[in-house]
Amino acid sequence: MTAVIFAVMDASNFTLYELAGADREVRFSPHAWKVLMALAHKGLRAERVPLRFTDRDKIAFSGQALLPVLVHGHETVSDSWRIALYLEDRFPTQPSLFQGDVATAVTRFVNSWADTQLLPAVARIILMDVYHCLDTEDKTYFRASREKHFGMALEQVVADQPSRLADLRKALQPLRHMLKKQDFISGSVAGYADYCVFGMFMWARCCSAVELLEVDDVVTAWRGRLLNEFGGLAGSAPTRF
Ligand SMILES: N[C@@H](CCC(=O)N[C@@H](CS)C(=O)NCC(=O)O)C(=O)O
Repeated sequence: MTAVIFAVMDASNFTLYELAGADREVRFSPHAWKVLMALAHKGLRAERVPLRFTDRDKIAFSGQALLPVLVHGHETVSDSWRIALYLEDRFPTQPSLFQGDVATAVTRFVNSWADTQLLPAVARIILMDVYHCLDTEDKTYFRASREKHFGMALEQVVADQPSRLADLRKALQPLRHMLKKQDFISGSVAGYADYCVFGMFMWARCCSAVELLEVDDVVTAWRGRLLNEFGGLAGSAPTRF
């Protein structure tokens, strides 16, 4: 009971700066979703401030240029991984995101897998949808920066959607294999490892009408469990469609 009261009181001290679309209610950043799930896991809530890619001046105080940024009282933390570690460190009596040092180290691998393998695989499917989510100024920035990154037009990146979907579903095989034995990556209860991967699915869900998974995939069932966590925090989040 004490922990719950503490969490609710403390929530007023958190501000999360996160990416938003032209519709400010659509908060699609995969990294922000990792943080939103981590905050909820800890029983915390943040005031959520929607920003655009081109609003970089508004997070200059954080000393870097990427979202999300979490401000807690006088502390400013950027990078979703560092934010998760910060929450775990500052709120040790709330439910653990990692369940120990070994799990933290293994979760670092899961986060790296999500960021370096899943994020680009999802991007190759939904990049144009992300583009269409943005307002005019952000569209110009996004097209220029992503076309430079991929070395081709956005339209070309997503040109062969059936192949790109097949690539993603193949990349998910390790996750699929393990979810046949346990409900969550973290075991019987969801943890930060789950949120690292789930953030990629929330990115697609918020921006795109493309269904990344097949209905009977165990990954679909896992995603459904996470959509329902914390009173449906993710499942009820505004989407573009
Ligand atoms: N490693 C960082 C990555 C953050 C990141 O890439 N954020 C994107 C939005 S999802 C961003 O701010 N991009 C700015 C840009 O592309 O200019 C994290 O986990 O928070």
